[in-house]
Amino acid sequence: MANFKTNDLRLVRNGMPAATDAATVTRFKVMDWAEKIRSRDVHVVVIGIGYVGLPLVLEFAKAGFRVTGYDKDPRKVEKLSRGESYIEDISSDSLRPHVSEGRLKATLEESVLATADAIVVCVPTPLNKTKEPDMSYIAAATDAIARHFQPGQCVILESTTYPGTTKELVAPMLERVGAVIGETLFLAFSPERVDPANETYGTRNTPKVIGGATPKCLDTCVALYSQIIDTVVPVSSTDAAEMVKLLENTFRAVNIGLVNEVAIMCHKLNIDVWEIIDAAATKPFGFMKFTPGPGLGGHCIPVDPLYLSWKLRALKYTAQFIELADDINSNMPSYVVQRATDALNAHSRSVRGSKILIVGVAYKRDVSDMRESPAIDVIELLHQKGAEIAFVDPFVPVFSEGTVTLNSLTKDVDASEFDLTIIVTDHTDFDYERLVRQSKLVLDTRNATRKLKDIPAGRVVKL
Ligand code: SAJ
Repeated sequence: MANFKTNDLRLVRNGMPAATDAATVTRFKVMDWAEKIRSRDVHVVVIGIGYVGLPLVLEFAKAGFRVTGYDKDPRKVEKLSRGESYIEDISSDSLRPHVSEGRLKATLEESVLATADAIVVCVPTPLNKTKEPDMSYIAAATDAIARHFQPGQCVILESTTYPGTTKELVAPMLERVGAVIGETLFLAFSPERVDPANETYGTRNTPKVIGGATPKCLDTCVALYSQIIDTVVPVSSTDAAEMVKLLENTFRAVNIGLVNEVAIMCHKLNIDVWEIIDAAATKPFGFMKFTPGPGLGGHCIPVDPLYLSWKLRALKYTAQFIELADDINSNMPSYVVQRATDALNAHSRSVRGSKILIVGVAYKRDVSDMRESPAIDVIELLHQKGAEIAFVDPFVPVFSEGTVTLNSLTKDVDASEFDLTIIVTDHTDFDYERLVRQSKLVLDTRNATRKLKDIPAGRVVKL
């Protein structure tokens, strides 16, 4: 009979983490989570230390827990091990004390999962080339957890995903190694709500929704998260928690799609859409301001709603608003290029052979992230039409997408050398007055020039 010994509830069979079964585990009292949380005798392992995982690692460390960031990216692990941040919203000074005290670590070794009391999964959930969910990261993380499963562990999935993921994909993979949900495994879903560059809301003061696989799972995970987040919002199930996040981001994508279509309609009506939106926004109730733009960037808003529509398609239902918004938002780069073509035509110039300056290529203002940025399609389309393109973006030194690789010009670029300037991303710290004064013609897709006075007639064309 193999000998079992417990080392703080870590079942070990002949030196290896045991694949347990319910009968075996009943001989070992599942840890008293409330007591362990109170005494901070909890080792938290965060899988994925990117823009979501790293702030969580820091908050658990600040709350006095032992925490290890586990990632496959040697650069992140090396930097975090040295107490160096690689995320704009997290300072190295905030990390360093916890690293030097030895409570905050980082590792490339999957075996760390066998020493975890709580595991938080913060891995990417992108779309594949056919715009369907790529679940490979969640599956790989869950597989690793299963291989090192220990009775009593708490597993919380944070990656945005379709309703049913925790119940249909994660839970079975852990039950296959003997986990008993609600008894030896406390499983929950808690959507990440990290808003890059948001100086008001961070991890601690952004309310956190949590749905548990069972009531005991919910209680355990709420108890843990309550140590690092001011407001925890329990919901009835993991499906509900998964759906909350998708509603949040579908709400944004659909409303951005609406306002983009309003911009197209206003142009056909020869009405200034920006004036209309500003005036509508004076309504103190029943209206929420969104603004048109060159398209939908980032790795949340363009992606998350399509996880929901994909799930509903599997249930033979078409999520019409999601698909319509995706059509409109995905078409905005082409619309911008059409407007640029019209603007040049009005000055008897073709796109082919024109020198075009793109101002701002990041997916939104004041960030350096290029993921899904509409600038990628705008530049690609203009390149295909034969334009000679340059760009300036203080946050993005190099643009390299598809067939185009460009280095950013400096902020004091002389726009008079170009036939057309297109403002694609409206970074705050930019001299738009000088840009407009020097440009022959400006297409402003973000109303970045709204505060300028005495603009020469016809100089600026707005979306
Ligand atoms: N955009 C518009 N018009 C708008 C708002 C946004 O065209 O009125 C564009 C942006 O330029 C960008 C894209 O949509 O290309 C997404 O912008 P976003 O403001 O939604 O920013 P994200 O992608 O950083 O979204 C995150 C999300 N946070 C999480 O998923 C945890 C989102 O839920 C937040 O609401 C959003 O930040 C935020 O409020 O800034």
